[in-house]
Amino acid sequence: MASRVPVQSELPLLDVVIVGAGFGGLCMAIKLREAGIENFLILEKDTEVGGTWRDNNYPGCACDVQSHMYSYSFAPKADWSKRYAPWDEIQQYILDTTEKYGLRPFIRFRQEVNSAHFDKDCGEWTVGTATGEFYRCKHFVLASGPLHVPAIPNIPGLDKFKGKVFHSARWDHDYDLTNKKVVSIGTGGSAIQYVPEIAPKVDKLYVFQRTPAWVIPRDERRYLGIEKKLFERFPVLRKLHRTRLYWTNEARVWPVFNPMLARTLQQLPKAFIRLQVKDPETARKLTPDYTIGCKRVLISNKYYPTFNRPNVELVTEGIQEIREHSIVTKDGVERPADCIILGTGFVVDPRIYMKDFPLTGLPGHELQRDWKDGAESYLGVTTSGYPNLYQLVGPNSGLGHNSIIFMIEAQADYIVQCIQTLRKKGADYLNLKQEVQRKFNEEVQKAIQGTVWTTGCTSWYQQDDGKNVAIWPWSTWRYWLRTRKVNESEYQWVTCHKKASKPLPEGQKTAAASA
Ligand code: N01
Repeated sequence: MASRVPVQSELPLLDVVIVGAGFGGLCMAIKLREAGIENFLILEKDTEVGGTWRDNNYPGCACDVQSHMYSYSFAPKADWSKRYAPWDEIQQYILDTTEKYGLRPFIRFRQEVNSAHFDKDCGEWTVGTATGEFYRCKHFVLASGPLHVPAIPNIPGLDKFKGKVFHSARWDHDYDLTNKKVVSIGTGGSAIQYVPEIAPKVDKLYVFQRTPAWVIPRDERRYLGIEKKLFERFPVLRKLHRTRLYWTNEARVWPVFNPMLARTLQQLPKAFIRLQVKDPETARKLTPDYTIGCKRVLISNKYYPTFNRPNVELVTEGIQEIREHSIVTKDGVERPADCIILGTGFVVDPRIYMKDFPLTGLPGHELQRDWKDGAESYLGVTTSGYPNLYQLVGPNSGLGHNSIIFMIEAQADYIVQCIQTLRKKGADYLNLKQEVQRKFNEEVQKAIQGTVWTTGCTSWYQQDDGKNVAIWPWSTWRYWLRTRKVNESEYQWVTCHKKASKPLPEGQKTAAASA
């Protein structure tokens, strides 16, 4: 049944609506509360917090950034089990942080946002959800995450397959892989983590590789009990450890700007492959022919040795078709299959930053149309033509070399500043100047020229036309410096002539209280 779009003034006015209760949305909520802004809601499409770490729970799933860095600076955890924590420990950290900061009353679950429209007359957003509900707010924050919608490959016959099919981000834990013939498609960050875990269980594992990944060794060390105790007892030691990890990761940005250096360094992972893979032909096929760093560099000590197992075959011929019980490659070879696992990544067209719903800003601005040739914003946060709209991990604020949580914190601080500055000025909305956005994007694209990302490969960093709309092309401390203080001259600060007709109703003082 079509829901009635309520007259805006019938709805209680929230200060902020956040989309998504993952690392980004929760960080935003914590920063708002710290700033004394309590009249907000998080709309979450699922039934639990966690985002990526709720969805990705395949065997072997773990973070490839060190846990002491891949956690909020303001919510330290002294007892991370390992350098790189598994997904369930990260998800538990997210659950614990949600409780610690009292965020649950602010979250509305099963609320998938499906529309958002800005009204310039009152400077307010109306946000609709799939259940037919509407929310009205001054500020609207998209924290919905870029790698989010599973990409299902368009392989002829996939829909005719009679066995089990699932995507790595929708792992079916009820399906027992024991003694099954399994086809795994894709060799990105997800596949290289689950392939070594399932290989000992299955009867046969065919790993379908289109492009090999550069995989470097992983520090598998667990933290000793004494280390955890020291981190707990002397927070300065934990901070020093985190600082060291930060700068070690930052150092990895240098080869990005110097492809020659990257090519020299890649002799090490080349040797790593030769050392770990017994069959020279398989080792050759696993060795990428593009410069390291062009695609995301992966870490694993288990991936390459998996190909020494007699029940594992690396398949590099292209896929021709899938039949009811098998998969056929372009050389005509047919391999039987009980199960197909799609490690094929996520949808990365403009939807990487903008989900499939209409979002309109000032007259003439419709985000899906404005971004049809590639998403552009300022610092990955604000977008000209879309007042009081903010993003976390928006265009060109992704990372390949350090923790995205660092960026998220800087972005959330910046957004709080925008809201506070607007209040201070007594204005209703801020709109990024088009010129600022244009200059920033020129600067970003210029910085990307000559980097390792332009040396010839395809990845979710680049669009089909080669434009990189994903990555922040400098050190992260430069991002922190640029977002530390809002430059007021970069925005128009607008006061509406026609104010909202109805004030916040009694008893609706905070979003949490209105639950
Ligand atoms: O996805 P991907 P992912 N036929 O896009 C192949 C993050 N992550 O889920 O390279 C055959 O990297 C595709 O081949 P090609 C991380 O940022 C983080 O593994 O396009 N193959 C590729 O091999 C990562 O970058 C952690 O030629 C097809 C693979 O599928 C991102 O998530 C852990 C195909 C997709 O790889 C995504 O990783 C895991 C087809 N039709 C992931 N279509 C952390 O620890 C696609 N492929 C933080």
